[in-house]
Amino acid sequence: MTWSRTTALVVVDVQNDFADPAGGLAVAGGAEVVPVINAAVAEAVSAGAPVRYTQDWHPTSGPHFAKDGGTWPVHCVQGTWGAELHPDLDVRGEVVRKGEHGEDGYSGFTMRDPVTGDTRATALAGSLRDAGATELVVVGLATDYCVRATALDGLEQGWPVTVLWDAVRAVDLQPGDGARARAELTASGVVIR
Ligand code: VGL
Ligand code: ZN
Repeated sequence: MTWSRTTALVVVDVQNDFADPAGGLAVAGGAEVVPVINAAVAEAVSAGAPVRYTQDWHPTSGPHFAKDGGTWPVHCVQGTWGAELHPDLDVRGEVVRKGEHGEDGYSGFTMRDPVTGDTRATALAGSLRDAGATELVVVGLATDYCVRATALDGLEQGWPVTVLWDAVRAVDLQPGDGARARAELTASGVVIR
């Protein structure tokens, strides 16, 4: 990866519930991405590039969770240990929380109101634009959900996007979801490296 001052690094949802084996929605190998991401953070910082982080940030109840009719075990509830960024993650830039007001959704760029279904922008795109980002590098958890959605939205917002494959892991709710996400990202024009 060649970094410049305008190659922005977007670190998706490297939170205890995904990255810690004891987390509420532990991703296989999730902790392994932390040192790989820290190396990318160091490269970005030394190039003078912006680094941004997202946090999945759910209310205690809502249609995201299986107990309320959705898909997922409870995870990343606002203000809990599981929602905190992994303690070993090197944090060198702004953190964007998805769902400060009870919204959910997967992309770091948007939040979806669970009642009305309306989506609205998070602070991420504006923050990247303000920092002069001309391309994005996306890493984190999980490949088949929030990394996928963030990378595709980044493209849609007009940035060339690269995903560093060593720095992502999949939930694989269905076996093969991670591999399918990779194929879909590639087909959409995201560079995998
Ligand atoms: C995610 C499932 C549910 C993710 C978030 O960060 O990829 N996956 N909520
Ligand atoms: Zn979630």
